[in-house]
Amino acid sequence: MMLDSLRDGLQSAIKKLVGSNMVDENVVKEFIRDLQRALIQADVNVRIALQTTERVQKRALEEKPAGGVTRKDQIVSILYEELSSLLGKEGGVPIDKGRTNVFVMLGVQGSGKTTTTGKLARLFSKRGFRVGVVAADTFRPGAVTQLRTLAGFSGVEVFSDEKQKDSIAVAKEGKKYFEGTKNVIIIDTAGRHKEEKGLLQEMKGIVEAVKPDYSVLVIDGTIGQQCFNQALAFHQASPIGGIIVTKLDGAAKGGGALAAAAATGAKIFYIGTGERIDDLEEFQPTRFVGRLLGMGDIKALIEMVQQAGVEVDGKKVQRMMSGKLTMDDLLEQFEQMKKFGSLKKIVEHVPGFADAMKTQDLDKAEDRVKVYKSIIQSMTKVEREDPDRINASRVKRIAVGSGRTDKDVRELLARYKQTKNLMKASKGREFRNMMKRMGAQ
Ligand SMILES: Nc1nc2c(ncn2[C@@H]2O[C@H](COP(=O)(O)OP(=O)(O)OP(=O)(O)O)[C@@H](O)[C@H]2O)c(=O)[nH]1
Ligand SMILES: [Mg+2]
Repeated sequence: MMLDSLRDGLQSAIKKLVGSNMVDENVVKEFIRDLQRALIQADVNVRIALQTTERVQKRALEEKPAGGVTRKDQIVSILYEELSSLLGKEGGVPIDKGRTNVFVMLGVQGSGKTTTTGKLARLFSKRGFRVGVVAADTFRPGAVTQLRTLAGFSGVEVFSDEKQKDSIAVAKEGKKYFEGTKNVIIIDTAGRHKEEKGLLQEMKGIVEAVKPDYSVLVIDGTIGQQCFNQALAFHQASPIGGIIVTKLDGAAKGGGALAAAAATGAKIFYIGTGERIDDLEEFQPTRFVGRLLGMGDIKALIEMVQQAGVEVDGKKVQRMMSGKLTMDDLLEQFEQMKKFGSLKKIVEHVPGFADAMKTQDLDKAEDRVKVYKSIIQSMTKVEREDPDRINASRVKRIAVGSGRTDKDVRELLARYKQTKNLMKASKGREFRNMMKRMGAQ
């Protein structure tokens, strides 16, 4: 899966932070070291990794958490902000319908220029723009045919001039041919060259000749560390206006995308997520980072917790974790969770928790809280504190007293046992972390 390595590294750093007893300077510093390791292992440029983590460390040590936010949540959200800002603004390219928007696709051999030209042409024409593509790769045999096939998927017109061997001339002719009648012109260029210098020179020549609105660098997301230097070399030869990172569907570590963006200062417009014509996604930094951190949208979780104003007593949580769970605890838990509106919504934000509890159980819990409440109110104090004592005859008495059925009472007891076991089991760790994130330090 996409970005696995970076995600695992960041997640385990966060888990360690969240699981620590108290957040002091040493814990923060260790967290920073874990982050650096995770970023560097995922091919983020070393300098960028250090700069980013230093900023996280400085802010984590200096900034005071806002009311209701724990220090741990605050540090995670600082990380989230810093990683998002490294990636720049939301992706996508605004198309001005009042004129012709010219794109030149640049990048080394095999990075995905021609494929991405086809994908972009499709995307823009689906949005109702008139699109023309120019086959300015005069180097690679079959380049024109490849482009014609791809453009054919969306009925987009292709300009080519097989007799012309000068790619700069073809780019110019193509632009002239489409100018005025199309909203978008996409020029595909050659990536193959005898040497890199020649490639960069040709690219510079094309950019100077057609003066595109967008010089788009197409970069292969699987090449890792090299992304940074490659992007920098292109950017120095001719300023890059936007980036498309391809092949983020495979084993790509994803850190390369961060590196390319950092090297050029350019926005990532789109990411390629497969070989098919529709496998192009608008780049969304917050979602990208959310995926990296593996917690869905952490900000949303923090906000939800703040809004709900849930207060969790740490001592109580610990007692429950050790297996001493009372019916009142259970009831309290049901009610607090109800405050969030939807249990499922919380669960989606907490990795591991969704597996630990089945969603249908959660659904049922929401509907059943009222029933459970009336049953618990019919229990004696002893029964509430030690529900294991409730035998068949007590079940009958409680059912009659609460006006519910025996089956309801047994269901509650089963829920009780399930929760108790869940807390004791190793998966209880996830639950404990969640409780901690909710404010139980
Ligand atoms: N899995 C996957 N494969 C991709 C993606 N984008 C491109 N490819 C594949 O990468 C290979 C090279 O793509 P091209 O579009 O031909 O690359 P190019 O940059 O035009 O290459 P040259 O013309 O030789 O410079 C092809 O096999 C594509 O199918 C992507 O997002 N995901
Ligand atoms: Mg090509």
